[in-house]
Amino acid sequence: MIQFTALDIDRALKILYFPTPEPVLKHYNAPYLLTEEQVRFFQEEGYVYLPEVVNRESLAYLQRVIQAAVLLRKKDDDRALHEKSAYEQSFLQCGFLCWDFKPIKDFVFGKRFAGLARDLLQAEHVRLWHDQALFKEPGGRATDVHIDSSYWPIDRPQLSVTLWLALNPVPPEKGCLYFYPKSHLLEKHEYVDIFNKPHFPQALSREKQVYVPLNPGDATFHSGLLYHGAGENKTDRMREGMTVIYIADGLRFDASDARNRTHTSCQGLEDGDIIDTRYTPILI
Ligand SMILES: O=C(O)CCC(=O)C(=O)O
Repeated sequence: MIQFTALDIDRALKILYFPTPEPVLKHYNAPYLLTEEQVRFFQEEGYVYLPEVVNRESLAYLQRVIQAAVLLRKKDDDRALHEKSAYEQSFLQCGFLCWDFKPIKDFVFGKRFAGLARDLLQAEHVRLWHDQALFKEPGGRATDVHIDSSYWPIDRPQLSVTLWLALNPVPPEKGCLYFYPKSHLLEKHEYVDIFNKPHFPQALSREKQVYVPLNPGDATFHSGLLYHGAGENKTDRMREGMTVIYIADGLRFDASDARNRTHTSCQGLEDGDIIDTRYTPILI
């Protein structure tokens, strides 16, 4: 079983049972003002680095909450890293946490973060697409280069964005993300099967990647159309990342690709329907 300092199942249950402290809740909903330059950078480069998206006090709490949820989700998985599939060696993936754990819902529904997504996408309103914790184990494999929206049945992927928040220090040697700037603007994007048979996209030059190391509480936002990956975790510490994915309000369910049309967030929708399900509330 994975281990976090001073955390066992009983303690994890307790942490997730208690309500989010008021100052933390307040912080999750306090605006983070973007400069015009940051918005322009995101639009042109396809990603943006933002310092201290979560302040130190709130992060100490949030890290514990996410660790507790990951521990509970993975408690029955006793496999060593080498026993896992290549995909699973890239990260421990725990999705849709906000629907199981109220303290995580408080974070995922935070207007501070949804407001950033809205302003970067220049949308009127944004919906939740889904959340997921992505922890890279010590010795964990690199994350293969891909674009996120190729796994999502949405009609306008340029209006989707991922928040990737560092819960602990994420330097290059621990598997920080790297991006291929401007690749969101390419005319065609390749589907990369990161689950079974990854390949390196033809349109990219390997050396053009930009690594973005993060301190705890720092975050990046990257476009659903931007090619990116992450390095191996060469350290003996877990790389702890939490993500929230947002879509602009008004996007439609595109069921044309059988590989992704069963996505949980689109349950019950018909091809062409506006995406508005119990998993995709308007956040701001
Ligand atoms: O955390 C990782 O290693 C990869 C993250 C990623 O691909 C994403 O959040 O879109």
